[in-house]
Amino acid sequence: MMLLDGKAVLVTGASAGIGRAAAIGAARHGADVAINFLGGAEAAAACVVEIEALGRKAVAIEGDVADPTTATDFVARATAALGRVDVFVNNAGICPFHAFLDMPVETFERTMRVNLHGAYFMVQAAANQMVRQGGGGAIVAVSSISALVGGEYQTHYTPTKAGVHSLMQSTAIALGRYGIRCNSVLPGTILTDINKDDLADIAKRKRMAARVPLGRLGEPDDLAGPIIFLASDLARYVTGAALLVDGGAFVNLQ
Ligand code: NAD
Ligand code: RM4
Repeated sequence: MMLLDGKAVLVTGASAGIGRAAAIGAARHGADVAINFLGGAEAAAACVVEIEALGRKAVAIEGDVADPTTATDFVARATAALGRVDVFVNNAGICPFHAFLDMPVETFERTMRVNLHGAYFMVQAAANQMVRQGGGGAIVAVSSISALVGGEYQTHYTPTKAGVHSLMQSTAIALGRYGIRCNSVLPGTILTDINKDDLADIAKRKRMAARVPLGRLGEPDDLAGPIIFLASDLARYVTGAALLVDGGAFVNLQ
């Protein structure tokens, strides 16, 4: 069953990890895809090649989501390439693990600007295009289990993920009258570049895996299905919702 047949899907931070899995997963479900990326032009080009091999259109557009002008530029160029925007996936994010008491101001501010400000302006630009073209749309934000729980070395990061989750709740209300649905996915620990160094600590990695009832840490493809479901008409009456995709880690208290 093709859940996004003929849809135009935009994904930020999609040259690697969860964004890449979502972009390729959307193409497998019949979508044309525009990806935003920052650095790693080769990886972005490889993602485009993989999508084109599935018989779909793909375009990669470089830009730093921390800069608000990237949002309008990405949406305008993606719309020019694909004709419209049906689905927007806000995925780009960083988590430079650091202790709280000596958190550098620049690290705090960069994390806020990429993860939260970036999401705000990207979602706003995508929503404006959806409103202009008419016919509704779907927005899915990659928040985190960290929207609900803390992390000792993530005091700058967890508030951004709670913020993204909250943004989807408020935009669900602001955009409902236009038929635009807004939801978030809350991944648990997924093995990607974002936590490669943190999980190089084998004891920590084992501890994290041990609290997952499904018995393993996640992989990027574990997110593709939930993101595509929320983006698709199967979820036509779902808005303002958050879907944990964590193998059960959140509910595993004792
Ligand atoms: P990743 O590092 O593989 O992917 C992040 C992507 O965002 C990269 O492609 C990176 O180039 C891009 N990016 C970073 N800063 C950017 C910027 N300023 N402008 C444009 N692109 C930028 O890691 P990932 O795990 O795939 O992360 C994707 C999202 O998933 C993030 O928002 C992260 O917070 C979220 N998340 C990840 C996990 C996890 O355990 N991996 C868990 C919960 C949520
Ligand atoms: C997630 C969660 C994961 C961590 C990533 C970076 O939100 O906290 O455990 O590895 O962020």
